[in-house]
Amino acid sequence: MEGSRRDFIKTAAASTLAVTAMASTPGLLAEPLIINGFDKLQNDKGEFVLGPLPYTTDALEPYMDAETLNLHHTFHHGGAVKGLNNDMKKISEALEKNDLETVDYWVKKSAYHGSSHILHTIFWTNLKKGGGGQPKGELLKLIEKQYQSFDKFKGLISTVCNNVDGSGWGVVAYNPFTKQLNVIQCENHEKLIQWGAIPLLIIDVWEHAYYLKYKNRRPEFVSALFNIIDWDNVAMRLNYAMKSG
Ligand code: MN3
Repeated sequence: MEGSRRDFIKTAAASTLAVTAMASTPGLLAEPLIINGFDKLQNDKGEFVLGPLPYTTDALEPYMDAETLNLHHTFHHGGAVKGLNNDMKKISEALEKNDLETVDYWVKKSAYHGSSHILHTIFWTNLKKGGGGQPKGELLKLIEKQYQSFDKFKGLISTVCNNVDGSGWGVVAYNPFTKQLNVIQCENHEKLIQWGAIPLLIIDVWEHAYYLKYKNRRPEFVSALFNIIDWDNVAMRLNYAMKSG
């Protein structure tokens, strides 16, 4: 059992595309958060689970403070995971009882909680201590082709984030249907998306992501995030997304 687990970790770690995550105890190698391009959202039983952060809660200081990161991951992301498991249970119960009276409600809730779980999971891996700078390779080429330059693209995604009405996200996705990047201004977790778009870079602009440190100054938070974006993670996601087309 232990051997097969070790082999599994070894195999995953050997893949140049696998992202390994450090557990909160420095030096301890945790299971990969992304396996063959898929983010780990569920356990072996198919229940949704909150994965560990790929760094310690103070790793992204001063741009993202430890208290906010801890609350955000534990209660906001964690709450979505609990909610999603409950939504799926309620739908199952309704089917068992042959009573579909309430399913609209739970289906909507599952879109909300499920999208929150996916977006938060990707968001954590998009960030790292010592990140920032510029993307390279295929990702940079695609950005320059569609958005003229990295600086213009940065201005575009920043503006899209800053102008989200209420709570939401800025998302950069790759759409295999069009073979193009999509910049998406997502409201809540599940609105204004484009079908088929595979998220690559996620920016959480819900107030819970920044209010303790940045108060009402969302643009300052968005600007600070560019110091901790892990462009290698974004590029890895593009690589997988292009193969899926
Ligand atoms: Mn959030």
